[in-house]
Amino acid sequence: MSSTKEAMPPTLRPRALLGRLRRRLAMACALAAGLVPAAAAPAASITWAEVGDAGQTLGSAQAVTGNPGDSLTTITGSISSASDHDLFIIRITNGAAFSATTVGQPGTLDDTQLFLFNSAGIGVYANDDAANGIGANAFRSTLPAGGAPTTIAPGVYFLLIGASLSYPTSAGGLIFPNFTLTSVPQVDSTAVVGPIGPGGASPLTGYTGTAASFGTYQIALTGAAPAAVPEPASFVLLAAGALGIFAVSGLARSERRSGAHGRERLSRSGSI
Ligand SMILES: [Ca+2]
Ligand SMILES: [Ca+2]
Repeated sequence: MSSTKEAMPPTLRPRALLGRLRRRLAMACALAAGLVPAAAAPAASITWAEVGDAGQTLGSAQAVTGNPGDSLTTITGSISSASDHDLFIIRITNGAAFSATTVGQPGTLDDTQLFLFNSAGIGVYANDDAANGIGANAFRSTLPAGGAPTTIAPGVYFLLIGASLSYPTSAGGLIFPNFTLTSVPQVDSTAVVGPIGPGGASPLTGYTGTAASFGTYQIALTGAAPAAVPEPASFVLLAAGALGIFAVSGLARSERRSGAHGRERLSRSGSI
């Protein structure tokens, strides 16, 4: 009898095992969907606080990390000296709705400038003094929604903040006009401009001029999200690995239980 009991289960297992495998995989997928940050979890509004001093070159820019499903609504930081500029890597999720402003925001840096560059470091648009800034906000800056001369496609961008009178350059010179009466081309400080400076066709490589001031800032954003998930590959692999182990160990347990039950049923049927 013992050899008969051991020989029977394999003929019964394939369909039952396949069904359990499907259920386990479905469960694993559902759990993975909840664990991977890109899942449809309720979006949160997050603030990114500058970590140390954000770099000011394409290679040293500070990536804003977090759940890509969340909205990046605020960046805070400090222009810590006359030579400091803070360059952040963000993700624009809605180009038509994207905006960034220091108008009406806290901070001791009264005369800000904002610049947006695409993922290759090519200028998109810039502003020194927001047209609607008055009083204490007269020299604050706004990159308005829909204000860029070109369509902003969703993707990764560089957002630069600096103090007035220091400007980003490329190998060709100024990327944007310097918002003074001597700039080429000449534009008013309240203008929202594309990369119409002599170096506008080339990527950001440096800066010219000396900032007039420094201090803390806060940027309010719309249409933006974190640029990256911290160590996304390892996180997903870790989750998948854990779920795989869970699924396999669960199957093994089910199989053991199935075998035990099968043997129990066979034993009972044999005893009848
Ligand atoms: Ca800084
Ligand atoms: Ca300004």
